[in-house]
Amino acid sequence: MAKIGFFGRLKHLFVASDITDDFYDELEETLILSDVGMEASEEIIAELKRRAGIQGLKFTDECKECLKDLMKERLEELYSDRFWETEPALLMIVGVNGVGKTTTIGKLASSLVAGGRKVLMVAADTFRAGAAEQLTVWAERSGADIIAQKEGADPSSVLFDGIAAAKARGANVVLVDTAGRLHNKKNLMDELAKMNRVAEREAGNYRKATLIVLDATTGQNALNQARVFTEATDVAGIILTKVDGTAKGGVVLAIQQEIGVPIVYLGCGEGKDDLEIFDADDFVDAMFEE
Ligand SMILES: Nc1nc2c(ncn2[C@@H]2O[C@H](COP(=O)(O)OP(=O)(O)OP(=O)(O)O)[C@@H](O)[C@H]2O)c(=O)[nH]1
Ligand SMILES: [Mg+2]
Repeated sequence: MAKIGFFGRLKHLFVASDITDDFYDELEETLILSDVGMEASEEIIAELKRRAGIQGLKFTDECKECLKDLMKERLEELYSDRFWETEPALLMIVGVNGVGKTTTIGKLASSLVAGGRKVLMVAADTFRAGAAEQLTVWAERSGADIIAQKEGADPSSVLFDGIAAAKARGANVVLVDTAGRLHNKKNLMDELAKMNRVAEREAGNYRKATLIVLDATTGQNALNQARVFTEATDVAGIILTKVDGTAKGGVVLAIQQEIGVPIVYLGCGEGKDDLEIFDADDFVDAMFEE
């Protein structure tokens, strides 16, 4: 697990001193600063006060485990059956530009190929210059196949080719790289809708799922992006990237509160092995690591 701790900021709070209103105020402020979000922070503090009352806690250091437990419970509410891991699977990877879609596909492919799976990448980002080349590098690095067309091609046509190739070659998992930016947002959503229609029509045995990639360092922006995509398309899970570059892992609690879509993977670096399955317990423990 990457170092995601914001406990550094909380450390001085959880010493053996009396629980006061100031303690709760400072704790709430720290949660908000760590991107937990206003609403979730308020709820967490209210619940912490309630439990501390019931349990008769007197000192701030006694609150730490209580706080961790209630954070874990909140995150565990976002249980996912990870249905897309049942093969054959077709995964559409969406998200705005620069969040880490292509890199995540490379990491997913690496672990799947290492596990003996046949993986086919589909270079459906035909908009950004060099996108297919970047994905090709990841295909070579991971040992996956790739289907690409020339820049500017219709993404849905690339997807159509990709699915046909996957069926012909017996690929276990198809990973579809999509554009993060088109001429405008409506364009992007229309394109995704069109690709979804193609995927649904052509997928055959392949179970289709859409995963959205969010950059953990972008806080409120990540939440806004998640809202836009989840309104436009059926999103099965969230991949949170760049958790290695932030002390704001608290954003997972804001996502739970405001988006309600499970976080399923974490990106913890730029290398092929820097992808982890999200585990609420481990994540909260890591947030409190010193
Ligand atoms: N530190 C860190 N960097 C990451 C992670 N994931 C991706 N990156 C970096 O973020 C940058 C953008 O990653 P891409 O995979 O190209 O992002 P994208 O969403 O495909 O971007 P577009 O294709 O432009 O929409 C690259 O420099 C990656 O190496 C991560 O988990 N941690
Ligand atoms: Mg990309």
